[in-house]
Amino acid sequence: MAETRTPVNALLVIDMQVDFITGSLAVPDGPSVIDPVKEIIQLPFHARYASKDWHPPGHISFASTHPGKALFGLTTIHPPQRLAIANGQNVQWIAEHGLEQVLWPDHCIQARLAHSSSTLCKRIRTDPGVESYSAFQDPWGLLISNLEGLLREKGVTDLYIVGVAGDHCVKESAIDAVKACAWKTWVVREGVRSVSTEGKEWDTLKSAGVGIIDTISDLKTR
Ligand code: VGL
Ligand code: ZN
Repeated sequence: MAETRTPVNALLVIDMQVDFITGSLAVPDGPSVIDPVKEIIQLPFHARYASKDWHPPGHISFASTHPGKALFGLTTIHPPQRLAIANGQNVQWIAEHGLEQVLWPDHCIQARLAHSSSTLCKRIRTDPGVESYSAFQDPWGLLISNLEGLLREKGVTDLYIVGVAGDHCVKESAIDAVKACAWKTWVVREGVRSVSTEGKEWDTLKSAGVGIIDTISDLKTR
């Protein structure tokens, strides 16, 4: 007979920061996500975690770092050599692992952001040469955050994700939670806003094995 485990439910709040709500990279309808996220935080989770985008000035994802390139345009970026070599990769591997990067307005710059007193807040994406949308790791797997360790330490079995942006950091974090860490993972739609209003991320999430919960009422009945 299958063993029944008691679920350990954790909430992961992604990048609820001024720059994404009303600031330089504000998602459409940003302020409307604040109350739903606050309500979700109050629900009886066993543990709550938050990620924070936290870039140094001159970060590779800023259009301002690439003179002559268009804001919101694309450029190809490669894994930084120092990180790749430190991870046992070579120049060939670096050359073969270019990725398209959207060039964003300057956002979430360390020196300009107020420090949060929350002990659950983890600062990520601090390397000038790497934009990792996932709160777990960068797209090349060269920089791993402490989040997976925190969740494993707590014995989390089920992960619920809310925050911004739905089509970037929420999406990539949820996909990594399933693929890299094999948690049962849900995204709660009422607590998410995206940069693009097309909504393509929801199909991508479903195909990746992430559960979608539409409303807070649905979440409460679980
Ligand atoms: C994010 C774009 C650039 C996010 C972070 O938090 O979704 N999006 N940096
Ligand atoms: Zn960023």
